[in-house]
Amino acid sequence: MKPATSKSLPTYSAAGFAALTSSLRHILHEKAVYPGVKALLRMNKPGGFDCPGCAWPDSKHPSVAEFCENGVKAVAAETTTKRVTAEFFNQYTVSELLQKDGYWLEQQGRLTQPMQYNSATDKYDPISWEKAFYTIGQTIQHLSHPDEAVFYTSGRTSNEAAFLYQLFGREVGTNNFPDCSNMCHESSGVALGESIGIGKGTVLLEDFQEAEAIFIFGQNPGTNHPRMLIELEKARQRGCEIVSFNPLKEIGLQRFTHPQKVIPTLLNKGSEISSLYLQPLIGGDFALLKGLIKVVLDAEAQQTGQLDWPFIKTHTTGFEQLKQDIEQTSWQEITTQSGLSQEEITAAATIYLKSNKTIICWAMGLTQHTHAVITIQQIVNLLLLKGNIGKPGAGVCPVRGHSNVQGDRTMGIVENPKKDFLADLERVFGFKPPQEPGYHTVEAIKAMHLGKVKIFVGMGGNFAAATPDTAFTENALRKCKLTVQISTKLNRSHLVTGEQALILPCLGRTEVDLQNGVPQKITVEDSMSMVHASEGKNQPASPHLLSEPAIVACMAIASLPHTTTDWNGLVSDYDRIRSKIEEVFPSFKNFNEKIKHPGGFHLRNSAREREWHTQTGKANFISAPLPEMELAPGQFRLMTIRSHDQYNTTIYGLDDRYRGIKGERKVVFIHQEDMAQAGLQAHDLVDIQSLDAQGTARRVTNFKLIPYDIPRGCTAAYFPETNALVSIDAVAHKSHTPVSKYIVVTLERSIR
Ligand SMILES: Nc1nc2c(c(=O)[nH]1)N[C@H]1C(S)=C(S)[C@@H](COP(=O)(O)OP(=O)(O)OC[C@H]3O[C@@H](n4cnc5c(=O)[nH]c(N)nc54)[C@H](O)[C@@H]3O)O[C@H]1N2
Ligand SMILES: Nc1nc2c(c(=O)[nH]1)N[C@H]1C(S)=C(S)[C@@H](COP(=O)(O)OP(=O)(O)OC[C@H]3O[C@@H](n4cnc5c(=O)[nH]c(N)nc54)[C@H](O)[C@@H]3O)O[C@H]1N2
Ligand SMILES: [Mo]
Repeated sequence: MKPATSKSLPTYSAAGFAALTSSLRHILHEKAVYPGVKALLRMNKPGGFDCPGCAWPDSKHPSVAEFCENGVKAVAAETTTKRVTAEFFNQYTVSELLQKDGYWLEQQGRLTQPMQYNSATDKYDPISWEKAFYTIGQTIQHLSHPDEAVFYTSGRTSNEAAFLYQLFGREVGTNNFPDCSNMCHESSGVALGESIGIGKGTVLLEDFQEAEAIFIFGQNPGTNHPRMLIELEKARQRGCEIVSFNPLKEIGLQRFTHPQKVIPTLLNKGSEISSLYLQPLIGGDFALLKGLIKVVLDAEAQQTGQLDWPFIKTHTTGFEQLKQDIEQTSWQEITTQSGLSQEEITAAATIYLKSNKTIICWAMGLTQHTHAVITIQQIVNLLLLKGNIGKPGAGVCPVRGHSNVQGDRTMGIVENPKKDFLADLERVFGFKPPQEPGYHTVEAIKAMHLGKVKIFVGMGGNFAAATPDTAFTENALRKCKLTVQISTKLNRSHLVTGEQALILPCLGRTEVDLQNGVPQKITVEDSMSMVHASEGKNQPASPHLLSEPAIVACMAIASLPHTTTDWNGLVSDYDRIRSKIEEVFPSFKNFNEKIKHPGGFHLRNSAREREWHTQTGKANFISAPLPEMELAPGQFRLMTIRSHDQYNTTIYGLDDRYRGIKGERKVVFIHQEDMAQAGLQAHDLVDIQSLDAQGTARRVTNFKLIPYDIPRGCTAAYFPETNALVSIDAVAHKSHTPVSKYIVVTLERSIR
């Protein structure tokens, strides 16, 4: 495999004109023209609302329309004029709705009023808010132990709602806060916590314009963080080297056209993004990173002065162990396991060696692997060697998913809270919070399965579809006494009900949130720890919607007869929630004042200031031997990825434009020769089967083969259709993140 040169890159580019027309189509398709366009003009601007799409930060000087195609889709989906009404629910039994796919459910529009499942008719009936809260309150008050309650959060929830939600759960008496993060960047949090003492990225947007090299591992920003391409394009144009590591040739990492430059340059082929693009095997990054480190250490051995010795001596521990570990790792092992040649790895490492300031970005291609934590720690090792943390233009950049997933964690949505934080809650709210760790996502599913969970509350998200091992998880949810879903749109989780089930419809981010007639702001924290305000202005989708903070407060009042927290007072003015946040977290000092500043404020990051809150008090080089990763003949590695027309389990459309897929989702990307070797042809239908450690087979059927530029032995397909293949026991070491990017599978021709 040769490194791609710019000549061999396709002349297709990400974003550009096609993106613009696709955005418009989505607004039209959702019949959201007026509310949608009105909303878009206010997105990511001071006084406007934060894009409900990804967690990439806003630029300091937003242009007229700093939004991307996929942000437009997220807004169109929320501002749609279609509605799911009581009449809709009366038309279908839940069993009938279970036959519909995620795309159809999403297309039905916004939820409009609280509904309750009626098992006698197998339909949802309208219920008043009072009765709904009473049902929840009674169930919680009659638990035999608070740990029979589970409170899930998805990362769109605002800081204010998340703060109240964790307070509510802890007043109930549990730390059972599984979070979408458990399936997402948990591995990054754990890895960075051990290595540098804080589980967040250390860079700011301005660092991208100072970096001399940017390395990107396991991320597809063209689809999932399109605004990141604007920074990458600028960086590339001023000569910054950009190196991508991805088994797939993702268009967005190759070429990009800024949407606002589209009209005058329709024939523009886009600008080059990556100066070097390498395609490792799925799961090969641990070995690849060791290879990069090996080249760097060899260079130092040949000519000293390549490493930042003053930094290593003052700020780190573990260098000698790392050196030994790397000396003991052979090139043979590195090249076999990474699927890259020594020359390719050397080419990338040479760029790293030449650069004085390097940023390394990554996303799900690294975090959803058995060896995710130790792999991410090799990224830190590589950066520490040249002092690339805590200086301008350099650092770690885990690119977060949901727009407030990082903020939810900051607010205390964690299953294993720090003792100091619990003590602060006790000081401010005067109750004794539970001290025992609660369930993370996978533990919560297992506990439900064992009948240990009586009530599941989902603050957003789509638990049934986003989690692994679909059949197992759905059975688990059905064992609850009561399932409560607080949502904006219809999804599978509403249909996989406990004995009783409630749908509580809430306001979305684009909508005005009036409390006592006064419009309220909420706040979010982006991937670079910038906290800022967001204010929706659109009319709510229905007069019956409540805000997320209001729903939490009502659940709390109904469930906690002895609470001393002034839930009503807090919700009547969100400034009061923020004052409490400030009392609990000193880093939010003057919170209400600071959010008046356009663009918000930065939460201090200790590692950025070379302060290491680790056990050793230093930044740690952490090393470990490579695992065994041999597959038997006929087995493939399968990674489950996002198409361009989806937001996690929300399916906006059936195309994956950059990968050339139109009108379908049940496809498997595979190398031409692997297909031929198996006696199969393009567009043949196959069943995909996985086998877990206990020998249990899981299967999904009728997927169409698509020959693709992907390394041999590797395949890719979309989630959530393939979640049924992920065993509940397949989780990353230490972070417990489901292994969604390395499923060992076999392919068999489908029998139709
Ligand atoms: N439009 C849109 N935006 C989104 C989302 C969405 O669904 N739609 N989801 C949001 C969320 S919650 C998240 S977490 C992010 C996700 O953002 P990404 O992490 O970009 O999402 P994935 O589609 O999972 O893509 C993983 C990428 O890693 C590559 N990859 C897979 N396995 C490996 C590996 O072993 N090694 C390497 N080097 N690469 C690998 C895949 O080819 C793919 O390009 O996006 C956020 N933004
Ligand atoms: N196989 C496989 N599985 C994966 C992944 C993968 O790459 N592969 N990725 C994982 C990742 S990274 C993540 S983050 C999870 C995502 O898991 P989740 O966050 O649970 O799932 P989403 O699909 O983002 O949730 C969509 C639903 O959220 C609701 N919603 C939207 N906006 C709002 C709002 O403002 N408020 C409220 N209350 N509800 C709202 C809507 O009803 C919508 O149907 O999935 C994980 N699952
Ligand atoms: Mo995510």
